[in-house]
Amino acid sequence: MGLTLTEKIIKAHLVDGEFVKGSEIGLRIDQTLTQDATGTMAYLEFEAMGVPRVKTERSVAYIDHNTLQNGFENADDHRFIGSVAKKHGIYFSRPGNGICHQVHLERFGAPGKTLIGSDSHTPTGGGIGMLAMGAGGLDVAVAMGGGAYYITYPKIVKVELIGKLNPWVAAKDVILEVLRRMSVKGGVGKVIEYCGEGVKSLSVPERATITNMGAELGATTSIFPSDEITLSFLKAQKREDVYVELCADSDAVYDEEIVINLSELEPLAACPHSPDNIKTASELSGMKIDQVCIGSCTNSSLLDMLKVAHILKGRTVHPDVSLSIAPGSKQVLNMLAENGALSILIAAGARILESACGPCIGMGQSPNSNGISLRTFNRNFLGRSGTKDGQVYLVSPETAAISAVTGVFTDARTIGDMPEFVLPETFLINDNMITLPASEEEADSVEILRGPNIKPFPETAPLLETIDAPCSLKVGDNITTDHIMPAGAKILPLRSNIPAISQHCFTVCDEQFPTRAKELGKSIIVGGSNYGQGSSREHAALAPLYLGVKAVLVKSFARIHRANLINAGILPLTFKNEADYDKINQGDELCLADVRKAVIAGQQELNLVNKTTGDEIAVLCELSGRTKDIMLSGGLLDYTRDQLSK
Ligand code: MIC
Ligand code: SF4
Repeated sequence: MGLTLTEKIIKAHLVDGEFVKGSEIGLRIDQTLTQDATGTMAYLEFEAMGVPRVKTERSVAYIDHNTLQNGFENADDHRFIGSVAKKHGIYFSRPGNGICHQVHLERFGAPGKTLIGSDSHTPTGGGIGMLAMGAGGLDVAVAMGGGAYYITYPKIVKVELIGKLNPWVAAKDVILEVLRRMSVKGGVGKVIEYCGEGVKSLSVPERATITNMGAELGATTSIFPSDEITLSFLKAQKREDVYVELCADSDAVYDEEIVINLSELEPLAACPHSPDNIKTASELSGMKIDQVCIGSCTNSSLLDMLKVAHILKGRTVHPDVSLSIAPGSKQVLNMLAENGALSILIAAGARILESACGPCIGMGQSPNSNGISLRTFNRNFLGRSGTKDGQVYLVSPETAAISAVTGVFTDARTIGDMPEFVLPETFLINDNMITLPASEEEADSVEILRGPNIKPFPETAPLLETIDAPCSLKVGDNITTDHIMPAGAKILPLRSNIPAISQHCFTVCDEQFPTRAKELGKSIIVGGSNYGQGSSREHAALAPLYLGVKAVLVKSFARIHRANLINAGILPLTFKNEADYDKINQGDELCLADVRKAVIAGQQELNLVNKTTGDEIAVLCELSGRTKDIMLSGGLLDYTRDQLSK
């Protein structure tokens, strides 16, 4: 029986576990990346492990999220990360060099390699045939120290692309179509593998748009084959030496199959407030808009920007619309400046932003009250833009650019003839904003520069004998990490200060939660399905840890968040019968008697008593040998320290 592309890469990197679907496997990690909003914690954790130099083939620290320096905090974090990188053998991409995923694709990614990043959009690397996965900072720290990365052996979904995109229909519309079909939880536990004739008509940046936003399916990752198109992209980046041809065997067996005819697609949009709330652009056409933002790790490549420039050429942004554009990397921005496209964008009235995440993470450009904002980004969760009642629609750069000019939602197919957009034979290569680490001899003398806002990792404790605690919060389905630990310009500077950031935990749902949880001392959170979808931010586990949350009981979890809870020593539980969700109310006194003994015994089903109502509820505690030990130790940091001392 032949292998899928994913299985080939897994097989070449398997260091622990069996080649069996659904079981936990450990993978050797070739490359890691971090960004600054998750990076400070990741490097504090790495330091705590006491490993002098990273053991990966390449580890890169990017500064791209917290670039608004409204106070000393972010600048201090940048300086801290820069100094850790220098000391411990990590490449450092300085602020201004671009968004981690865009730069990594351009300058470091390599087909067939494994990559984990402390950012959920790390699967962007799947655009060049990497097995690239988002992970919590602690998992990235462990991988930098040479440890394996653990995932559940995924189901593989074959997405066969046939046909060819029509003019002004974009790669973004392909992933929006996949989201329409599979939903934001349809990818949990799966890898989405693209193949078929249609793949040959998609360039690397287009493939990367698709794998990037595969994160919104909840998928472990998404991947394209590595072929002659990958080779020409790598050649243009002067990195053809890393090329290897890779694809699935013709007799590979998949768990699910989907066929998408590219020729039948039309421009789509994800409507507020979920990436799978899809409508066609023609259905929305004519709706008045207030803002357009072009950029983010999904759509900020040179190709995207050239299309936008073509559409804006000789036109002016509509008087009622604010248009911002953030090219994804210094390479993209520099090339736009050299080929004149930047001048077209400026002339049209675009507000040019630095090459960073910017509005995507609420770092500026929040829309007006109730404002309708068209964004080329990947997430439109409630409040993420920084305006609570902002209405964010996720679209392609083509739809965004034409709508910015007309002032209303516009179907990009009305633009007229489309020229052929081709990638340059050579990109402008200038890595002067990537600082190399110190040599091993010099590393000892590198001083780590810490600011006063950088506080240590919160205290953890081994799993309790009995968890006897009230339900401090009950929430519904599809709770995102943006609900649990909101981001935005005001809160992000506290990412290195867990006590301070915890004061914002869950405030989107309930302003009183942090005070209540802290007063209760210990508590349990109850939630619905797909709990913790979205980002990889481990702060969504570390803040609850700090506030005394001992267990989270839900209908189902998103992959990375569940792992982050275990890493933080918080027990993840699911209802055996989803209907039992109704048997718990906020404030009820709950008890899991002898839970530690049960976990040690490997018991998967536990009895939770609702002492307020007298109900007995069966809950599942599905831990493998390794995750069981992590829970018993009080989290991954304690577990790794124990392992290292052995
Ligand atoms: C996001 O897009 O939500 C982020 C901000 O990039 C996060 C990481 C973070 O919260 O720092 C992600 O995607 O993992
Ligand atoms: Fe940055 Fe947005 Fe991409 Fe997250 S999704 S990495 S915030 S650009």
